Amino acid sequence: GSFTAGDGGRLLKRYCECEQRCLEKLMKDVLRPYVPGYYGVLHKDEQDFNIMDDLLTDFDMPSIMDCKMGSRTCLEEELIKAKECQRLRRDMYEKMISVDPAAPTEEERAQQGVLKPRYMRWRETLSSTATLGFRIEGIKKADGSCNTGFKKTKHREQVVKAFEDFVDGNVQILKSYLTRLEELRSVLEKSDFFRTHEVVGSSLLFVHDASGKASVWMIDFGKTVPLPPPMTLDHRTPWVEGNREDGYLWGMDNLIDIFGSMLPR
Ligand code: 4IP
Ligand code: MN
Repeated sequence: GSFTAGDGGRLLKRYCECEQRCLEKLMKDVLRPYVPGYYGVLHKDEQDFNIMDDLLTDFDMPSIMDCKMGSRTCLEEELIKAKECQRLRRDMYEKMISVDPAAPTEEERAQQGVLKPRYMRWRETLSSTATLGFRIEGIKKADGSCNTGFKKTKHREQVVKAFEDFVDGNVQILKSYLTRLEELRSVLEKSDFFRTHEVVGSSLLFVHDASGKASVWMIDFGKTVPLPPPMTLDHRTPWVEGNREDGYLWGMDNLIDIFGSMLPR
């Protein structure tokens, strides 16, 4: 994988310059309490790593959920690049048919490959990314069970079921998550970093344990890129090519609405 254990509650993640730049800026932004602490680069065994907080250390047998945020998962620069080079991806074609053998077009079948933006768009519309502005990537529960089978989790009711299973019906944990999400949303709305970056492929990491402790952090900034000044985003306006909008806050609104609707009234 792209992680190894570090010392003293830290972890090492495969170096990515884009992620480093983001984490450095985030350490000086109002979002700092909502991202892993960043401690620079480590060179080890011919490889570079970003050193950051291991967010799981303060939990006892944590349950973890990764939700990928936003209404699209391809950066605009990737789309432009893909248009120029039209590189066919055999691996993405294979991933596609393993989920749905009927998904490729006649042409894609003939060439045994798909273009990356087409694959990414297909994943977005098969899941809740396109309709809710986020999708569940994976859930690992305290009992050791691990589920990454959410590729077709698209409708609100399916998402609710997955969340209910994740919190095991614990209302206190649900409330803590909701409070943390509402706080994060209000900080996002004030953040200079957030206003000035296209945030794609970034996740919210949900963590709780049996003690009732529960929190949420923003992670994965490998595709979070600065906008050319003075451009800014509101992260809610629907995306059209060129406006760079990512639907992050729209997804956050939906996530908060869903968590809220799960509380007994
Ligand atoms: C993956 O598709 C994820 O979208 C990856 O995003 C993406 O990496 C991969 O693109 C793509 O194949 P599946 O989840 O369906 O396997 P993430 O890293 O956020 O999980 P990028 O490079 O876009 O971040 P390739 O081009 O790396 O294969
Ligand atoms: Mn991720």
